[in-house]
Amino acid sequence: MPANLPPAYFEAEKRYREAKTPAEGIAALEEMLAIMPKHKGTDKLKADLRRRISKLKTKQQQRKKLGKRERGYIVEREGVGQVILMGTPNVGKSALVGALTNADPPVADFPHSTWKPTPGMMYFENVQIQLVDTPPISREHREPWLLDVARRADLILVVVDVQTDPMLQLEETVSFLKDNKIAPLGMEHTGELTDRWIFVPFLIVANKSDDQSAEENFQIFKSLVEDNWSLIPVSAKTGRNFDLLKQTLFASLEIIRVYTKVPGKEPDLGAPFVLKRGSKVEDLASKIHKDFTEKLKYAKVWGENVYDGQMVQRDHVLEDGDIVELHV
Ligand SMILES: Nc1nc2c(ncn2[C@@H]2O[C@H](COP(=O)(O)OP(=O)(O)OP(=O)(O)O)[C@@H](O)[C@H]2O)c(=O)[nH]1
Ligand SMILES: [Mg+2]
Repeated sequence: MPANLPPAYFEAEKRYREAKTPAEGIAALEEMLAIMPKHKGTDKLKADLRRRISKLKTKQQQRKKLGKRERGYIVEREGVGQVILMGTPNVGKSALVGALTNADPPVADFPHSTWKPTPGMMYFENVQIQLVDTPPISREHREPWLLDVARRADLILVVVDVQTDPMLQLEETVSFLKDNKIAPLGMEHTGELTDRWIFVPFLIVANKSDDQSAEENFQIFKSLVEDNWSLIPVSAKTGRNFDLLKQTLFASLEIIRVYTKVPGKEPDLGAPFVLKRGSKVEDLASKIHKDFTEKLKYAKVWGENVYDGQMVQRDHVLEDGDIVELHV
């Protein structure tokens, strides 16, 4: 980290990274620009910040142009990953999103109570994952936007009701998706699929697994489902297995959290950098600033697979939880 940037700069940068709207992003970037010490060495960084501001301003304009009708069908990505809940009517998709996130979608004991996508943010430790509630799948009136939302998702959470024929519900949802060329990741090699398919990781949750009698249903369901599917019994009513579900979702997103520190100081463990699994020290550097990628000399890493403060090169692969000191 350049020693000449004051802590307030990194606080503003954190706000920039966590900004939920272009307006918030612009405000944070303007602040970073104002804090930046004025000398020749910071010219490039300043130009980069100005570029980011103008990009966000364009985005803000485009947003305003979108009509109200259209806006309802676009689910803007927030947090570290986007998970879409899909399933047949009445299985508890809205109840799960309501119980796991800050959103409050309508839950009803009649089918088809949800008619538009409703996103909510779910905390997992120090990051947030976006869950999106959707209307039930239906062959009668197909909503094209629902498939678009599914294609763009990082993961599809197929919800079934363990108390009422979960196998039939699973087959219905999966075949609906496959009819629209969306298949579970890992099925690319089965031969039956050709071009223009989209592969998305799938996870199945057997909702309404409230008690012991539901557990028996779950065991029967499990024995019927093919081995390569991942299933978790959960209950939106009692919160059963919510921790396991959160951990599994996070693991399926294939991301890692790393923390940066300046020499002699403690890292800010509340503000991770989120990178794809397999990322290297140089990927972290480029995420902080593109100049860092060139100037990076070495790094020191604290974490599970290294000894404390181990000196590593730019191609060192980082792990979830690593603390990194970049030396430029
Ligand atoms: N016992 C039990 N009931 C549940 C659970 N989750 C949801 N329900 C009930 O199931 C019914 C349907 O729940 P919703 O969340 O509206 O289902 P949905 O899948 O969103 O329904 P649509 O939007 O119509 O597709 C409601 O009566 C809920 O109270 C659960 O874990 N256990
Ligand atoms: Mg619903």
